[in-house]
Amino acid sequence: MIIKESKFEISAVSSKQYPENGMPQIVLVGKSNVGKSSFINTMLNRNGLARTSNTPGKTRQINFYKVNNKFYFVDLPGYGFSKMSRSEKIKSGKFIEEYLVKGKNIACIVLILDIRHNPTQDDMLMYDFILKQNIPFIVITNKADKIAVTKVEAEVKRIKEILGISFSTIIPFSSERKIYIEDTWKELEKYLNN
Ligand SMILES: Nc1nc2c(ncn2[C@@H]2O[C@H](COP(=O)(O)OP(=O)(O)OP(=O)(O)O)[C@@H](O)[C@H]2O)c(=O)[nH]1
Ligand SMILES: [Mg+2]
Repeated sequence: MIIKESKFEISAVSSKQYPENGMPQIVLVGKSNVGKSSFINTMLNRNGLARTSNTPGKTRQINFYKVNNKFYFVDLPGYGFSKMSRSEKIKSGKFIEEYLVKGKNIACIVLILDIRHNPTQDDMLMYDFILKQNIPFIVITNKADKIAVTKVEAEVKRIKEILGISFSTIIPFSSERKIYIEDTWKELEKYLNN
């Protein structure tokens, strides 16, 4: 994928604000702090386009980034951050669910997991929800830089077995090292070219 242009478009707090130009949307979901916003920056080769932080709960609204005037990356708030207040948890949960149910142009969901850990209970809930919505998805196992290169394949296989995926794609990734970007674009392009 050649990125000619990428820009922030809108931070939506209600479904009325979602872009309605029919362009396909690739949406990032995952627990807080797993690296969703960083993933967008890495894929677009733009430091700081999507705001990131080592404090979980950075992304609070639904941020749309338009790429090449052709498609969007949609950055959702994370789930499962224990230090969020109850009302904040409910609010971000509602944002996530509303977008996944009402978003009209979701071409692909990118579920981001941490390669070092088993999927959490929240991850499994999200995964079941995605399967029920019947939307195409891929799984990214992020922070691959935190483990030895020789262990990456085995960890991906382990997570794949837990999810029971036999029909979808699961790819390691690292925003820190900027590796596996081409493999990931190759997968995502499949959902943009039809
Ligand atoms: N080592 C390492 N750190 C990463 C990687 N990706 C993201 N991080 C770090 O993880 C922290 C959280 O990253 P974000 O991209 O803000 O995470 P997020 O999923 O958008 O978090 P919320 O917006 O809170 O849901 C930041 O300190 C990032 O620098 C990675 O691949 N490797
Ligand atoms: Mg974020």
